[in-house]
Amino acid sequence: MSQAATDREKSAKRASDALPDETLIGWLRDMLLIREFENRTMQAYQQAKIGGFCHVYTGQEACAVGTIACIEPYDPIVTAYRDHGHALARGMSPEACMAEMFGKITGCAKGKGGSMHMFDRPNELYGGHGIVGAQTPLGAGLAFASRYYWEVMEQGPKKVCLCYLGDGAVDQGAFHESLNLVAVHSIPVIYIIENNGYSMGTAIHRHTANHANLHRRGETYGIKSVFIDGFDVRDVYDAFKPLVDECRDLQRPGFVDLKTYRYHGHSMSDPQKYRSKEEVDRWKAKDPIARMAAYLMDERGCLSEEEWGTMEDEIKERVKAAMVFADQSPAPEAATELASDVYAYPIKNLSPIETYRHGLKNPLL
Ligand SMILES: Cc1ncc(C[n+]2csc(CCOP(=O)(O)OP(=O)(O)O)c2C)c(N)n1
Ligand SMILES: [Mg+2]
Repeated sequence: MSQAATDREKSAKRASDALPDETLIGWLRDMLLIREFENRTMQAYQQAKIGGFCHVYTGQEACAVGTIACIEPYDPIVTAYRDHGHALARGMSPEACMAEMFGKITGCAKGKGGSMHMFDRPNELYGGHGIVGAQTPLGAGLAFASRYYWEVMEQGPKKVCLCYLGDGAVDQGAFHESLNLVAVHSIPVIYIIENNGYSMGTAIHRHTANHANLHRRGETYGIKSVFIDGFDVRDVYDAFKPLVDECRDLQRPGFVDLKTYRYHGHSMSDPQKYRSKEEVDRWKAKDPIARMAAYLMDERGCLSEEEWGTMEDEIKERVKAAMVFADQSPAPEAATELASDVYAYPIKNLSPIETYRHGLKNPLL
Protein backbone atom coordinates (compact mmCIF):
# COMPACT_ATOMS: atom_id res chain seq x y z
CA MET A 1 0.00 0.00 0.00
CA SER A 2 1.38 3.46 -0.91
CA GLN A 3 2.08 6.02 1.81
CA ALA A 4 -0.78 8.18 0.54
CA ALA A 5 -3.20 5.26 0.79
CA THR A 6 -1.97 4.39 4.30
CA ASP A 7 -2.37 8.02 5.42
CA ARG A 8 -5.84 8.14 3.94
CA GLU A 9 -6.86 4.99 5.75
CA LYS A 10 -5.59 6.38 9.06
CA SER A 11 -7.44 9.67 8.70
CA ALA A 12 -10.62 8.11 7.28
CA LYS A 13 -13.70 9.52 8.98
CA ARG A 14 -16.04 7.32 7.02
CA ALA A 15 -15.59 3.85 5.55
CA SER A 16 -15.74 5.01 1.92
CA ASP A 17 -12.86 7.47 2.53
CA ALA A 18 -10.55 4.51 2.98
CA LEU A 19 -11.53 2.84 -0.29
CA PRO A 20 -9.23 3.16 -3.33
CA ASP A 21 -9.95 5.99 -5.77
CA GLU A 22 -10.77 3.47 -8.50
CA THR A 23 -13.65 2.06 -6.43
CA LEU A 24 -15.32 5.44 -6.02
CA ILE A 25 -14.69 6.37 -9.65
CA GLY A 26 -16.28 3.01 -10.54
CA TRP A 27 -19.44 3.98 -8.64
CA LEU A 28 -19.63 7.22 -10.60
CA ARG A 29 -19.16 5.30 -13.86
CA ASP A 30 -21.87 2.78 -12.93
CA MET A 31 -24.35 5.54 -12.04
CA LEU A 32 -23.59 7.34 -15.29
CA LEU A 33 -24.07 4.13 -17.25
CA ILE A 34 -27.54 3.70 -15.74
CA ARG A 35 -28.45 7.34 -16.46
CA GLU A 36 -27.38 7.14 -20.10
CA PHE A 37 -28.95 3.70 -20.52
CA GLU A 38 -32.29 5.04 -19.28
CA ASN A 39 -32.11 8.08 -21.57
CA ARG A 40 -31.69 5.77 -24.53
CA THR A 41 -34.41 3.45 -23.19
CA MET A 42 -36.90 6.35 -23.26
CA GLN A 43 -35.91 7.21 -26.83
CA ALA A 44 -36.26 3.61 -27.97
CA TYR A 45 -39.67 3.39 -26.30
CA GLN A 46 -40.83 6.49 -28.16
CA GLN A 47 -39.63 4.90 -31.38
CA ALA A 48 -41.77 1.82 -30.51
CA LYS A 49 -38.72 -0.42 -30.35
CA ILE A 50 -39.70 -1.33 -26.80
CA GLY A 51 -43.22 -2.52 -26.03
CA GLY A 52 -45.22 -3.15 -22.86
CA PHE A 53 -44.71 -1.46 -19.51
CA CYS A 54 -41.43 0.32 -18.96
CA HIS A 55 -40.23 2.15 -15.82
CA VAL A 56 -36.95 4.04 -15.78
CA TYR A 57 -34.63 4.42 -12.78
CA THR A 58 -33.34 7.95 -13.45
CA GLY A 59 -32.60 9.74 -10.15
CA GLN A 60 -32.38 6.54 -8.13
CA GLU A 61 -28.94 5.42 -9.41
CA ALA A 62 -27.13 5.80 -6.06
CA CYS A 63 -29.51 3.29 -4.46
CA ALA A 64 -28.63 0.26 -6.59
CA VAL A 65 -24.96 1.21 -7.04
CA GLY A 66 -24.33 2.02 -3.35
CA THR A 67 -26.08 -1.04 -1.93
CA ILE A 68 -24.69 -3.54 -4.44
CA ALA A 69 -21.20 -2.18 -3.69
CA CYS A 70 -21.65 -3.59 -0.16
CA ILE A 71 -22.32 -7.22 -1.07
CA GLU A 72 -20.45 -10.17 -2.58
CA PRO A 73 -21.00 -11.52 -6.12
CA TYR A 74 -22.58 -14.67 -4.65
CA ASP A 75 -25.25 -12.84 -2.62
CA PRO A 76 -28.71 -13.11 -4.21
CA ILE A 77 -30.78 -10.02 -5.01
CA VAL A 78 -34.39 -9.61 -6.07
CA THR A 79 -36.35 -6.48 -6.95
CA ALA A 80 -39.52 -4.98 -8.40
CA TYR A 81 -40.22 -3.90 -11.99
CA ARG A 82 -38.09 -0.68 -11.98
CA ASP A 83 -35.13 -2.97 -12.42
CA HIS A 84 -32.74 -1.85 -15.18
CA GLY A 85 -30.48 -0.08 -12.68
CA HIS A 86 -30.16 -3.12 -10.43
CA ALA A 87 -29.38 -5.35 -13.41
CA LEU A 88 -26.61 -3.05 -14.68
CA ALA A 89 -25.18 -2.41 -11.21
CA ARG A 90 -25.11 -6.18 -10.61
CA GLY A 91 -23.06 -6.68 -13.75
CA MET A 92 -25.53 -7.51 -16.51
CA SER A 93 -24.23 -6.22 -19.85
CA PRO A 94 -26.12 -3.26 -21.35
CA GLU A 95 -26.51 -5.45 -24.45
CA ALA A 96 -28.42 -8.21 -22.61
CA CYS A 97 -30.53 -5.65 -20.77
CA MET A 98 -31.47 -3.57 -23.83
CA ALA A 99 -32.03 -6.64 -26.05
CA GLU A 100 -34.44 -7.98 -23.40
CA MET A 101 -36.52 -4.83 -23.74
CA PHE A 102 -36.40 -5.06 -27.54
CA GLY A 103 -37.85 -8.59 -27.20
CA LYS A 104 -34.80 -10.19 -28.79
CA ILE A 105 -33.41 -13.69 -28.26
CA THR A 106 -30.10 -12.20 -27.02
CA GLY A 107 -31.86 -10.57 -24.04
CA CYS A 108 -31.24 -11.83 -20.50
CA ALA A 109 -34.58 -13.72 -20.56
CA LYS A 110 -34.49 -14.43 -24.30
CA GLY A 111 -36.69 -11.40 -24.90
CA LYS A 112 -39.69 -12.98 -23.18
CA GLY A 113 -39.61 -10.98 -19.96
CA GLY A 114 -39.14 -7.40 -21.12
CA SER A 115 -38.41 -4.32 -19.05
CA MET A 116 -40.02 -5.56 -15.82
CA HIS A 117 -38.36 -8.97 -15.69
CA MET A 118 -34.60 -8.62 -15.75
CA PHE A 119 -33.19 -11.96 -14.65
CA ASP A 120 -29.54 -12.95 -14.46
CA ARG A 121 -28.73 -16.26 -12.76
CA PRO A 122 -24.90 -16.00 -13.10
CA ASN A 123 -25.01 -12.61 -11.38
CA GLU A 124 -27.50 -13.83 -8.74
CA LEU A 125 -30.30 -11.49 -9.86
CA TYR A 126 -33.68 -13.21 -9.44
CA GLY A 127 -35.92 -10.63 -11.16
CA GLY A 128 -37.66 -8.12 -11.91
CA HIS A 129 -41.27 -8.63 -10.52
CA GLY A 130 -44.39 -6.80 -11.66
CA ILE A 131 -46.80 -7.54 -8.82
CA VAL A 132 -46.25 -4.95 -6.11
CA GLY A 133 -44.67 -6.67 -3.07
CA ALA A 134 -44.52 -10.11 -4.76
CA GLN A 135 -40.75 -10.22 -4.51
CA THR A 136 -40.76 -9.83 -0.72
CA PRO A 137 -41.61 -13.46 0.16
CA LEU A 138 -39.24 -14.51 -2.64
CA GLY A 139 -36.47 -12.54 -0.92
CA ALA A 140 -37.26 -14.42 2.29
CA GLY A 141 -37.10 -17.72 0.39
CA LEU A 142 -33.79 -16.93 -1.29
CA ALA A 143 -32.30 -15.95 2.06
CA PHE A 144 -33.72 -19.04 3.78
CA ALA A 145 -32.17 -21.27 1.10
CA SER A 146 -28.82 -19.48 1.54
CA ARG A 147 -28.83 -20.00 5.29
CA TYR A 148 -29.98 -23.61 4.94
CA TYR A 149 -27.13 -24.35 2.53
CA TRP A 150 -24.55 -22.79 4.81
CA GLU A 151 -25.84 -24.08 8.14
CA VAL A 152 -27.55 -27.41 7.47
CA MET A 153 -25.88 -28.63 4.28
CA GLU A 154 -22.55 -27.05 5.32
CA GLN A 155 -22.07 -25.77 1.79
CA GLY A 156 -20.98 -22.36 0.55
CA PRO A 157 -20.36 -19.12 2.41
CA LYS A 158 -22.65 -17.13 4.69
CA LYS A 159 -24.83 -15.07 2.36
CA VAL A 160 -27.18 -12.15 2.71
CA CYS A 161 -30.03 -11.44 0.28
CA LEU A 162 -31.03 -7.92 -0.78
CA CYS A 163 -34.73 -7.52 -1.53
CA TYR A 164 -35.71 -4.13 -2.97
CA LEU A 165 -39.24 -2.74 -2.95
CA GLY A 166 -40.94 0.59 -3.51
CA ASP A 167 -42.70 2.73 -0.92
CA GLY A 168 -45.95 1.60 -2.58
CA ALA A 169 -45.31 -1.96 -1.40
CA VAL A 170 -44.93 -1.32 2.33
CA ASP A 171 -48.63 -1.81 3.08
CA GLN A 172 -48.94 -5.11 1.22
CA GLY A 173 -49.94 -8.07 3.39
CA ALA A 174 -47.30 -10.32 1.82
CA PHE A 175 -44.61 -7.86 2.91
CA HIS A 176 -45.77 -7.85 6.53
CA GLU A 177 -45.99 -11.63 6.55
CA SER A 178 -42.45 -11.75 5.16
CA LEU A 179 -41.16 -9.35 7.85
CA ASN A 180 -42.74 -11.50 10.53
CA LEU A 181 -41.34 -14.74 9.11
CA VAL A 182 -37.80 -13.49 8.62
CA ALA A 183 -37.75 -12.05 12.13
CA VAL A 184 -39.13 -15.21 13.77
CA HIS A 185 -36.76 -17.51 11.88
CA SER A 186 -33.77 -15.14 11.72
CA ILE A 187 -33.49 -15.20 7.94
CA PRO A 188 -30.68 -13.09 6.40
CA VAL A 189 -32.58 -10.83 4.01
CA ILE A 190 -32.35 -7.04 3.99
CA TYR A 191 -35.51 -5.31 2.82
CA ILE A 192 -34.57 -2.06 1.10
CA ILE A 193 -37.45 0.37 0.59
CA GLU A 194 -36.51 2.60 -2.32
CA ASN A 195 -38.65 5.39 -1.01
CA ASN A 196 -39.13 7.75 -3.97
CA GLY A 197 -42.23 9.25 -2.34
CA TYR A 198 -44.76 8.07 -4.92
CA SER A 199 -46.66 4.95 -5.77
CA MET A 200 -47.73 5.73 -9.36
CA GLY A 201 -49.49 9.09 -8.74
CA THR A 202 -50.15 8.60 -5.01
CA ALA A 203 -47.85 10.39 -2.58
CA ILE A 204 -46.71 8.27 0.35
CA HIS A 205 -48.51 10.36 2.99
CA ARG A 206 -51.81 9.48 1.29
CA HIS A 207 -51.46 5.72 1.74
CA THR A 208 -49.04 4.97 4.55
CA ALA A 209 -49.46 5.67 8.26
CA ASN A 210 -46.42 7.15 10.04
CA HIS A 211 -44.75 7.52 6.63
CA ALA A 212 -42.08 9.85 7.97
CA ASN A 213 -40.77 7.05 10.19
CA LEU A 214 -40.85 4.18 7.77
CA HIS A 215 -37.93 2.41 9.48
CA ARG A 216 -40.24 1.86 12.48
CA ARG A 217 -42.04 -0.73 10.34
CA GLY A 218 -38.98 -2.94 10.59
CA GLU A 219 -38.38 -2.15 14.25
CA THR A 220 -41.92 -3.27 15.08
CA TYR A 221 -40.85 -6.75 14.06
CA GLY A 222 -37.61 -6.51 16.05
CA ILE A 223 -35.56 -6.09 12.88
CA LYS A 224 -32.56 -3.74 12.86
CA SER A 225 -33.72 -0.80 10.74
CA VAL A 226 -31.98 2.30 9.41
CA PHE A 227 -32.78 5.44 7.41
CA ILE A 228 -30.32 6.32 4.61
CA ASP A 229 -30.04 9.24 2.17
CA GLY A 230 -30.32 7.47 -1.18
CA PHE A 231 -29.20 10.56 -3.07
CA ASP A 232 -25.59 10.26 -1.93
CA VAL A 233 -23.81 7.09 -3.00
CA ARG A 234 -21.14 7.50 -0.31
CA ASP A 235 -23.79 7.81 2.40
CA VAL A 236 -25.47 4.70 1.04
CA TYR A 237 -22.23 2.73 1.23
CA ASP A 238 -21.18 4.06 4.64
CA ALA A 239 -24.52 3.41 6.32
CA PHE A 240 -25.42 0.19 4.51
CA LYS A 241 -22.10 -1.69 4.71
CA PRO A 242 -22.16 -2.16 8.52
CA LEU A 243 -25.75 -3.42 8.29
CA VAL A 244 -24.82 -5.93 5.56
CA ASP A 245 -21.81 -7.13 7.55
CA GLU A 246 -23.89 -7.58 10.70
CA CYS A 247 -26.78 -9.35 8.93
CA ARG A 248 -24.32 -11.69 7.18
CA ASP A 249 -22.35 -12.39 10.33
CA LEU A 250 -25.34 -13.00 12.62
CA GLN A 251 -27.58 -14.40 9.84
CA ARG A 252 -30.32 -11.92 10.71
CA PRO A 253 -32.70 -9.73 8.68
CA GLY A 254 -32.39 -5.96 8.18
CA PHE A 255 -34.62 -3.11 6.99
CA VAL A 256 -33.70 0.14 5.23
CA ASP A 257 -35.74 3.25 4.45
CA LEU A 258 -33.66 4.49 1.50
CA LYS A 259 -34.88 7.99 0.62
CA THR A 260 -34.71 8.80 -3.07
CA TYR A 261 -36.64 10.41 -5.92
CA ARG A 262 -37.53 9.52 -9.50
CA TYR A 263 -37.05 12.24 -12.11
CA HIS A 264 -39.46 10.89 -14.72
CA GLY A 265 -43.04 9.66 -14.60
CA HIS A 266 -44.07 6.37 -13.04
CA SER A 267 -43.94 4.66 -16.43
CA MET A 268 -43.60 5.92 -19.98
CA SER A 269 -47.13 7.33 -20.07
CA ASP A 270 -47.63 9.55 -17.02
CA PRO A 271 -48.67 13.21 -17.29
CA GLN A 272 -47.40 13.72 -13.69
CA LYS A 273 -50.24 15.98 -12.59
CA TYR A 274 -49.63 14.94 -8.98
CA ARG A 275 -46.39 16.92 -8.55
CA SER A 276 -44.97 20.27 -9.59
CA LYS A 277 -42.00 21.00 -11.81
CA GLU A 278 -40.51 22.98 -8.91
CA GLU A 279 -40.55 19.87 -6.74
CA VAL A 280 -38.74 17.84 -9.40
CA ASP A 281 -36.21 20.65 -9.90
CA ARG A 282 -35.50 20.83 -6.16
CA TRP A 283 -34.42 17.20 -6.23
CA LYS A 284 -32.49 17.55 -9.49
CA ALA A 285 -30.44 20.29 -7.85
CA LYS A 286 -29.08 17.61 -5.48
CA ASP A 287 -28.40 15.13 -8.30
CA PRO A 288 -26.45 12.08 -7.05
CA ILE A 289 -24.22 11.86 -10.14
CA ALA A 290 -23.29 15.56 -10.26
CA ARG A 291 -22.70 15.39 -6.49
CA MET A 292 -20.32 12.44 -6.74
CA ALA A 293 -18.47 13.91 -9.74
CA ALA A 294 -17.99 17.20 -7.83
CA TYR A 295 -16.75 15.32 -4.76
CA LEU A 296 -14.21 13.31 -6.75
CA MET A 297 -12.97 16.35 -8.68
CA ASP A 298 -13.07 19.15 -6.10
CA GLU A 299 -12.74 17.48 -2.71
CA ARG A 300 -10.97 14.18 -3.18
CA GLY A 301 -9.03 15.40 -6.21
CA CYS A 302 -8.80 12.02 -7.92
CA LEU A 303 -10.67 12.90 -11.13
CA SER A 304 -9.81 15.70 -13.56
CA GLU A 305 -12.33 17.61 -15.68
CA GLU A 306 -10.81 15.95 -18.72
CA GLU A 307 -11.16 12.43 -17.28
CA TRP A 308 -14.77 13.17 -16.38
CA GLY A 309 -15.43 14.29 -19.97
CA THR A 310 -13.76 11.15 -21.32
CA MET A 311 -15.88 9.00 -19.01
CA GLU A 312 -19.06 10.65 -20.32
CA ASP A 313 -17.98 10.03 -23.94
CA GLU A 314 -17.07 6.41 -23.25
CA ILE A 315 -20.41 5.69 -21.58
CA LYS A 316 -22.30 7.23 -24.50
CA GLU A 317 -20.40 4.97 -26.90
CA ARG A 318 -20.92 1.96 -24.64
CA VAL A 319 -24.71 2.41 -24.60
CA LYS A 320 -24.82 3.24 -28.30
CA ALA A 321 -23.16 -0.12 -29.00
CA ALA A 322 -25.82 -1.85 -26.85
CA MET A 323 -28.58 -0.15 -28.89
CA VAL A 324 -27.06 -1.38 -32.15
CA PHE A 325 -26.68 -4.88 -30.71
CA ALA A 326 -30.32 -4.95 -29.54
CA ASP A 327 -31.55 -3.59 -32.84
CA GLN A 328 -29.62 -6.11 -34.93
CA SER A 329 -30.33 -9.19 -32.78
CA PRO A 330 -32.97 -11.65 -34.00
CA ALA A 331 -36.35 -12.14 -32.33
CA PRO A 332 -37.06 -15.53 -30.66
CA GLU A 333 -37.98 -18.14 -33.26
CA ALA A 334 -41.79 -18.39 -33.24
CA ALA A 335 -41.97 -22.14 -33.88
CA THR A 336 -39.31 -23.32 -31.44
CA GLU A 337 -38.59 -20.65 -28.87
CA LEU A 338 -41.52 -18.32 -28.31
CA ALA A 339 -43.71 -20.72 -26.29
CA SER A 340 -40.90 -22.47 -24.40
CA ASP A 341 -40.00 -21.60 -20.77
CA VAL A 342 -43.20 -19.55 -20.36
CA TYR A 343 -46.48 -20.22 -18.59
CA ALA A 344 -48.55 -19.60 -21.73
CA TYR A 345 -50.75 -22.43 -22.96
CA PRO A 346 -50.07 -22.71 -26.65
CA ILE A 347 -53.60 -23.57 -27.88
CA LYS A 348 -55.30 -20.25 -28.32
CA ASN A 349 -58.40 -19.58 -26.19
CA LEU A 350 -58.46 -23.04 -24.66
CA SER A 351 -57.59 -23.49 -20.99
CA PRO A 352 -56.38 -26.94 -19.84
CA ILE A 353 -59.89 -27.68 -18.43
CA GLU A 354 -61.58 -26.80 -21.71
CA THR A 355 -59.00 -28.88 -23.51
CA TYR A 356 -59.88 -31.83 -21.26
CA ARG A 357 -63.61 -31.29 -21.85
CA HIS A 358 -63.10 -31.15 -25.59
CA GLY A 359 -60.93 -34.25 -25.44
CA LEU A 360 -57.92 -32.49 -26.93
CA LYS A 361 -54.39 -33.48 -26.09
CA ASN A 362 -52.26 -30.94 -24.27
CA PRO A 363 -49.05 -30.85 -26.35
CA LEU A 364 -47.11 -29.77 -23.28
CA LEU A 365 -47.86 -32.96 -21.32
C1 LIG B 1 -50.57 -6.00 -6.23
C2 LIG B 1 -50.52 -4.88 -7.22
N1 LIG B 1 -51.37 -3.85 -7.08
C3 LIG B 1 -51.32 -2.81 -7.97
C4 LIG B 1 -50.44 -2.83 -9.00
C5 LIG B 1 -50.39 -1.66 -9.97
N2 LIG B 1 -49.15 -0.90 -9.71
C6 LIG B 1 -48.09 -1.06 -10.51
S1 LIG B 1 -46.80 -0.13 -10.02
C7 LIG B 1 -47.65 0.51 -8.73
C8 LIG B 1 -47.00 1.52 -7.82
C9 LIG B 1 -45.93 0.99 -6.92
O1 LIG B 1 -45.14 2.04 -6.39
P1 LIG B 1 -43.81 1.80 -5.61
O2 LIG B 1 -43.88 0.49 -4.92
O3 LIG B 1 -43.57 2.99 -4.76
O4 LIG B 1 -42.69 1.66 -6.72
P2 LIG B 1 -42.10 2.76 -7.72
O5 LIG B 1 -42.90 2.69 -8.96
O6 LIG B 1 -42.18 4.07 -7.05
O7 LIG B 1 -40.71 2.32 -7.98
C10 LIG B 1 -48.93 0.00 -8.70
C11 LIG B 1 -49.94 0.38 -7.69
C12 LIG B 1 -49.59 -3.95 -9.13
N3 LIG B 1 -48.70 -4.05 -10.12
N4 LIG B 1 -49.64 -4.95 -8.22
MG1 LIG C 1 -42.38 4.63 -5.07
